[in-house]
Amino acid sequence: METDLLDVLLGAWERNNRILVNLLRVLPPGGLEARAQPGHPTVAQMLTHVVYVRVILVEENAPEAAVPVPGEEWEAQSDPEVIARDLEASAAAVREAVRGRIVQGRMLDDRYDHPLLLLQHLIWHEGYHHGQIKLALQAAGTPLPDDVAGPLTWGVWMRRS
Ligand code: NI
Repeated sequence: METDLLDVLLGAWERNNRILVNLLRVLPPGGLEARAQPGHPTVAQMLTHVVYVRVILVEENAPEAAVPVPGEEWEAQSDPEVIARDLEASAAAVREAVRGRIVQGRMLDDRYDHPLLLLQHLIWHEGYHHGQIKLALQAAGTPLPDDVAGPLTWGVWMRRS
């Protein structure tokens, strides 16, 4: 069993990102354009929002780990490869921000009582949008079956490696 708690926590963050990338990879045709209701963001917009929130929080809280901030928060990006790349890059920036500050014993610059809370906040935020994405796919008439989504999402948390 892993005993270094920081490694476990950073590994949990990596799992959280992997789940979103997995979800992106199994979207049905047209899935990026799905929305839960008229006027709600599309799946693509929710994913670019997730990236934007990560990047802006790193910039405001640990600028030494910052990566370029996307121009638009709710961009209707139609290329899943761009979204996947941005998810990976922003996840790495968050990881470095949190790891760096914890190793140095430094608070983040703007928010949170402990650097770890940035990770916890983002995992909560992204789980929230994960549910909205599933709902949007359902509303669009292209739900992801549980036997497809389960191993790529819940299984990433629970399966032993
Ligand atoms: Ni949000």
